Amino acid sequence: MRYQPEPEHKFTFGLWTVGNPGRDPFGEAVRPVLSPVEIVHLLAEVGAYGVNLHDNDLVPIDATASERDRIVRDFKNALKETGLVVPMATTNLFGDPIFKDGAFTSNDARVRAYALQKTMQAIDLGVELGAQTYVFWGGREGTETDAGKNPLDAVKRMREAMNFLCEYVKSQQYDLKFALEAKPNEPRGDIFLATTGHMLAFIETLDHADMVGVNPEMAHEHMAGLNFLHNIAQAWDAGKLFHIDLNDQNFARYDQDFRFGSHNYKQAFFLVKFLEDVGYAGSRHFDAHAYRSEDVDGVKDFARGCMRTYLILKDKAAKYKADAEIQALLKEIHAEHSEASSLLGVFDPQKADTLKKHPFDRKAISEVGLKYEKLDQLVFDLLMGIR
Ligand code: DIG
Ligand code: MN
Ligand code: MN
Repeated sequence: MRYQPEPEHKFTFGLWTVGNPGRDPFGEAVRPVLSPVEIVHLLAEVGAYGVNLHDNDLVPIDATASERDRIVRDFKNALKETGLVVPMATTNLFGDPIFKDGAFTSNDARVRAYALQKTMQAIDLGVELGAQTYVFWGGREGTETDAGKNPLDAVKRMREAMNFLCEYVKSQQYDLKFALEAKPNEPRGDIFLATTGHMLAFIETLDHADMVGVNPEMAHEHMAGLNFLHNIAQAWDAGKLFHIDLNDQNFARYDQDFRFGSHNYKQAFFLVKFLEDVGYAGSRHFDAHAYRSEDVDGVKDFARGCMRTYLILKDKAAKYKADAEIQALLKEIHAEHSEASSLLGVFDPQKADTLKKHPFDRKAISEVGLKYEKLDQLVFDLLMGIR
């Protein structure tokens, strides 16, 4: 059957996604809590390639050493039985009350130190399970009032923590890269390093910037009212797209973490097209969860839907490339104006001198119709199955 997920598609889900019991700020859980082993088997059943985790998705924060070892052993056995892998791991630095005012950016040095300790232990766990990407989402690194924390201290403390942990990974000789995930707000009123753009700038201030990239999430950039594709392209251009969190979102909403492609078909299409065009080889990680209306079968529908939608859009992207009318229009839109393009590119004094004298017929150039309406309608027809 078409659109069936295969390992080569690298579709992954976090334990916390299909394991989400449907609790929200205004209501209790609606689904049973699944064990990590049950989640691994559910993901295998729907055809996923891998499973990701926060430390405490697998090992409860107060587990004893022997409980930890048993839980990890059982989890590894489930991975072995199903063939699922663990490409990414991360730390829960936002759930426990100790992190109520942040982890790495907390005003309390005890909290910052504990966050480092917890993260080093979680990194050890992730590496033990085979993870090669380590995500940092600073869900509590923010404020409700700027009276309590100097944002300059916050950035410095975040940098100190990242530098410390990069050194830790190097000292352990782990084959691990860091991926920073931005979000503008929720659960904090405002979260520091709010978008992927902020993260890209922040990475360049680190001691080991080469080890650190980004993990952009579609819903989070949409919460900031931004164009996810543009931000992904800039991350890719910088060689920093180390991971990606796919989901969906209606604009001007809380973090809805909807099934991928379930709301913004067009943005999802252009994103998938980009990832396939550039040959992105990383995980297609669905950081999303089923509607609260669903039972466990509905959760499976959700997971299958994420992967099916990606594959349908991948197919549409191939059709876009093969569509003669679309490609002819693109060729026209990107027509070469050699007399002008020879004046662009790397500076040299001769070129600058020629360019300064070059006559431009501004009126004639400005009157050219760009045919984006026609092209965009062709994309709509393609997505709606008319072409
Ligand atoms: C939320 O979008 C965050 C957490 O779920 C997790 O830390 C990260 C990993 O994908 N995304
Ligand atoms: Mn999210
Ligand atoms: Mn995420």
